[in-house]
Amino acid sequence: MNRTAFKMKLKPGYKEEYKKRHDNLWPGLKTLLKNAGVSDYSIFIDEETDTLFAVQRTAGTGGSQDLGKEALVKQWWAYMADIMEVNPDNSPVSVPLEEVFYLE
Ligand code: RM4
Repeated sequence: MNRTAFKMKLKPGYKEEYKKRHDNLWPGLKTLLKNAGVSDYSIFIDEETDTLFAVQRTAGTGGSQDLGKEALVKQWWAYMADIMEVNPDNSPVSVPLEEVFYLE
């Protein structure tokens, strides 16, 4: 199992909407992520900058941001595009982060 982290950007003022949508994550997407080896997946927000920090365990076959070929992931990204900074294909702008400390 690996750990991976990345940051994304929320449009200002959408923290509550972002949280609401994730509290109601589509069951099919949850299953897809788990089946893709993603687990222990958290997203935190820095409200000063509207930066979202995601951390997740992966089974070594890529993480959540590598699933853009999946139709359901494309649908989710399109659904989220109105409140996030996204690429032309609606994927969230995601910047990988380097781990500098870990305590087991
Ligand atoms: C995030 C972003 C990620 C997705 C999670 C569930 O806002 O869309 O790509 O894995 O939601």
